[in-house]
Amino acid sequence: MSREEPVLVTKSTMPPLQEVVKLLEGVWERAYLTNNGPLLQQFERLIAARNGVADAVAVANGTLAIELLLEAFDIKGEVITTPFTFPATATAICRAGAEPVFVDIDPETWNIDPQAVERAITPNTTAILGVHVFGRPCDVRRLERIAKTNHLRLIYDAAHANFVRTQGKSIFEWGDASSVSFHATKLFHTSEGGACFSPDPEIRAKIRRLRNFGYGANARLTEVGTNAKMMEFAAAVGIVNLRRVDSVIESRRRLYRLYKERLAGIDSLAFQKIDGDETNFGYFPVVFPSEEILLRVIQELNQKNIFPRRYFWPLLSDMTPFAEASSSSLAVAKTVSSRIVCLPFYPDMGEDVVGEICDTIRQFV
Ligand code: T4K
Repeated sequence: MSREEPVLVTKSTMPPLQEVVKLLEGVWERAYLTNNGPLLQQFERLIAARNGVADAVAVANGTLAIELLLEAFDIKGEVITTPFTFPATATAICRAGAEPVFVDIDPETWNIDPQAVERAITPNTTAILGVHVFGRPCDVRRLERIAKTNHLRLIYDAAHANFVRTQGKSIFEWGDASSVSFHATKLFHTSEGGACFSPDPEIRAKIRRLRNFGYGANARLTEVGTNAKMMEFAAAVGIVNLRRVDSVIESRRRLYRLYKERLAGIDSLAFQKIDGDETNFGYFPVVFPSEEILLRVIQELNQKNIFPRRYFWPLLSDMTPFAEASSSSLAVAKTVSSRIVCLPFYPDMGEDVVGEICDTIRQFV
């Protein structure tokens, strides 16, 4: 039997409208909508504090956040990265005037494989761009060692990893710098938005100039920047969403456990390897034993008006702009990408829907 409302892979958490309106009243009184406004500055303080870091530079979206990081470090040459990610990771490298070099992923974490990174280093390599895919931290210590030994920059696309901590530190404290996405589909959002993090205050100051056309002090351009500013509207949504983020994560944790319980005992399914509590419960990805079974499950769910999503497929290395970008084997990335799907996962999703999805999966595996 099909339901009237489709169940999509996610549904934005909507902040209470009255609380947003309250903040917007201030925007109306000030008639100040953007350009480093008071809500933007408040949001930056709050999101940094919630992640336990000194500072955050909020920007218009997570894609521009990666682009600004690469620009801030003047990254050119070859950048080693993963093909198992959203296009923004690799398009940012190209738009910086550098070249993405894809290497394989780890079969359990689905993050960039440090051994493959080491093998791909050439005299032209300048940086490693890791992605904490689905919020699962990369092997940050090994990547740090490799970057140090080879004098490479280590930058993270942490689009999915807001609030995650690993080995006693915020995920944003690893590497030279990190970006995050606050897109509407993320567990925490500002509608559109993102931020850059770096332990280096000079890099943070440079990104603040770059997001504002390249203006330094006294209305003088100091570098060639862009417009990547976050508006007051987005900051208002972020401030209000932040008030409830703990209960959002708690609801996600509950649903995550429910999925795991209901799918327990199906040995042919594989889940992402998570260490302890090093996750923000942002996604619920599952790897099926074959693409054929995956497609049959998706078809059956679609008939029930349920729409899981094949993140991340096709693999970036199989898409036209990146067809030349890898020389090494991407065997693990290829097999994971062809068999993975993210199941619908958001706080107000009914437990009955989780049950229906899991029962459907059981019929096929
Ligand atoms: N790096 C990585 C590793 C990323 O995954 C991303 C983005 C980025 C960088 C770049 O960050 P941003 O520049 O986007 O900040 C979505 C998101 O648009 C994208 O942010 C995200 N990753 C990617 C994994 O997923 P689509 O193409 O799946 O979006 P869409 O519009 O199909 O939405 C998916 C579902 O979400 C819909 O079926 C319903 C729901 N939804 C969507 C929107 C737009 C809502 O409930 N409310 C909404 O407003 O890319």
